[in-house]
Amino acid sequence: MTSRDLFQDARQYIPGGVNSPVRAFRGVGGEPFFVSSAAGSRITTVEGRELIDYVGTWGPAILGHAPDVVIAAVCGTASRGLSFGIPNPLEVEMARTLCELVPSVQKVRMVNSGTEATMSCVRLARGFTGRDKILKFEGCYHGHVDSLLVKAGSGALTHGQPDSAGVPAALADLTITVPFNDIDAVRRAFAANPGEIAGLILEPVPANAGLYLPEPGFLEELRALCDRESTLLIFDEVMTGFRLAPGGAQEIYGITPDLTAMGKVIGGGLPVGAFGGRADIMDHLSPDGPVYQAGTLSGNPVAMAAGLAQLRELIQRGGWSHLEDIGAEFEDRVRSAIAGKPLTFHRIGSMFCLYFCEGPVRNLADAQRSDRAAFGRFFHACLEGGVYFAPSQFEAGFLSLAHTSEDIAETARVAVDALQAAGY
Ligand code: KE4
Repeated sequence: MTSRDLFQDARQYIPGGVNSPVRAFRGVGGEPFFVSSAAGSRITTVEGRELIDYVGTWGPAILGHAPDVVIAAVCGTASRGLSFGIPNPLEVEMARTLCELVPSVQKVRMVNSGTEATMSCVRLARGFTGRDKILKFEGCYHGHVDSLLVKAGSGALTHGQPDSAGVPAALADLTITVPFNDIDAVRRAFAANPGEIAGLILEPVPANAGLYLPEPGFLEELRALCDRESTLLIFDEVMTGFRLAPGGAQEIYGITPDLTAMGKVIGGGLPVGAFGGRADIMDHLSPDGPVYQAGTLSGNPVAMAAGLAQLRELIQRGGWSHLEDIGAEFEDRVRSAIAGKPLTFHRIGSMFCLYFCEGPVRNLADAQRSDRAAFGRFFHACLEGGVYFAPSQFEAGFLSLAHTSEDIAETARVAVDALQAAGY
């Protein structure tokens, strides 16, 4: 069957034909292709077309797709049982590994998605502080948690529902949003809600409205304000964690959050999330404490094996320095291609974004100046040329250890033509 046939079929049984909205190509027009396999830096469509992939299943494929070490770990572990619902040694090894890689994480609990991780952080912050309000940043996306689907990024932004239907006003009203990189707005929010804000949650490097960076001193100021207000600082490192550095963005920027949400890379492609932080906070979780949180498949042995194999490989190969080298090479090529054009390219490590507008892009409002129609033309021209970028201006791109200089050179050639097709 062709992608078109499959999509028609899918629409009969699955809302919008997809199991996650951003896959529907609504941000770029047209219909999604269907994938039949993936290996290394490449994905193969059901039509047999091979594409250079810069989405990497939205972050988990940091070694590239289907790495041998992960496949072997999955097959070996699966042969001894798929799920137990009983403590197993791999959960302990994963917890120890995460605590060793991220010093701010003194204790950690496994869950099954990034959404579960951030949802649990929010409930834990509320339970620990006895406060109800949450402060978040416009355009940051933290999964489809009711309290966080307020001015959210990623697919919520792409599909025009940053404030999702179905979230009771009484709940949404407990979420305060301010622009990213605007420390005065954060100060005003604290002043207007004295002693009421349980947690301040952010992507330390927002990558769900494209990709922009915290300005110098911003994260430090957030840490100081949270200390002064006894508000928990929550880093959502579901995307940045274990990708930007072994210890994630918090290692790069030297900030110690109180809680961290994790996911993607630590699952090796299988459904895994995690949240962790200060032991005195984490000990408030059931069964020791009053904050309930649970999951049938949390710590699933096969998923733990996949994530551990991926993390071990990253560590053994010194993967993060190679990712920086690959990222720098990619950036050189991109900057040559866009020189003199009204475009803005951001990169940090192996994450990047090309905005179809002039800079600076420092928050959601800036990102929304981008010409989305032009992005859509660029996206499709690249796809025609055999290069797959995220199907939305409000997503980041991902490089992996499997991307080669030849991949990057080929991508540059395709991108130059695609920019012309897009009118740049
Ligand atoms: P999941 O529940 O989708 O595993 O994770 C939610 C999440 C939490 N925090 C951050 C910073 C995230 O980026 C995400 C999910 N990322 C999107 C990509 N922007 C997943 C893609 C999708 O929604 O299909």
